[in-house]
Amino acid sequence: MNRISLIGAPVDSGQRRRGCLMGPIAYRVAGIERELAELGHEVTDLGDVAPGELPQAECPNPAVDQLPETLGWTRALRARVADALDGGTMPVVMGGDHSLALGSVAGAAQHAAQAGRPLFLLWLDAHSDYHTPLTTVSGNLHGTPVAYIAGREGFDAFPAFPAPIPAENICMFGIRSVDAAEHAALRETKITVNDMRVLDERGIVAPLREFLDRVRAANGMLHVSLDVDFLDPSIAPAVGTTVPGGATFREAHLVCELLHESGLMTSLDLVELNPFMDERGRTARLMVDLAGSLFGKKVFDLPTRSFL
Ligand code: 6HN
Ligand code: MN
Ligand code: MN
Ligand code: MN
Repeated sequence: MNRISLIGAPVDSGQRRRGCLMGPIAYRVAGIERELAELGHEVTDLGDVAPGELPQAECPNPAVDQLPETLGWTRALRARVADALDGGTMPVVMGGDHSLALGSVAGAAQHAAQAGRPLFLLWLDAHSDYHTPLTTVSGNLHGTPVAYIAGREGFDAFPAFPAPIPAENICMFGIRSVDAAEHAALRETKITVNDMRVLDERGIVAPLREFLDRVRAANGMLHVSLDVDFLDPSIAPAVGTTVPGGATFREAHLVCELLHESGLMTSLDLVELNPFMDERGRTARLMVDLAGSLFGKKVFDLPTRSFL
């Protein structure tokens, strides 16, 4: 049994296609609270976070969009996620675009540092989100959180990241769209990039087990950040940045089931759902379904897996 804190993060400032601010409501309408409660967890919906008063901020890169808003969210979400963890609950952040991870992972890192445990990051995404505010071409800050979390330079406008996560503790899955500047920078790191080619060749189980074994051996905390575009657009159309060739329904569930069985996850983001682009709520429902798998839902729980 987990004590789960649902945290609404209607963040829409990390990109320019409005709609992610409707995400938290869509998760609630799709029944996320009941889904998790029916699995035996104690679930509290803390409502939505607000960005607070927006700081003055500037960036030398003129492309950068909505920096003050994103800074406001970063500050507010860091505090809310750290509070949830300090109180002994597992934060589930319902986004909102992926810029919310600038704050949610900072909150997890702040807590982990105080608890004296290393933090690991599992990034489930089509994109590596490894730009800095200085290298982004689109100016959309949802493309930057992993760089901030890893302690890259270029985030002068942001509060210093508490205890940056070492590259060895960061693992990406599902990657299939990386900009040139991100690619060059990633090559210089030890971040594990399991792109779709790796998953095609090796499957998803072995690389995930390798990473989870490292988390377990280090008695680490584990933050999981699930971007809707990790999934193939044919099953998850409600996202502004679709890229063909994503994870299938079963691959995604298998990742979630293995994560649950590991018992290692300590915080979670659900990001980039844009309900305005959904088809009769199917993406919202799929994300809630995956959250169910992350928290122990099984279709079959029979003594034998053979039906013969
Ligand atoms: N995401 N690399 C592109 C950019 O605009 O910087 C796409 C970013 C996508 C962001 O996946 O959350
Ligand atoms: Mn992302
Ligand atoms: Mn993405
Ligand atoms: Mn987006």
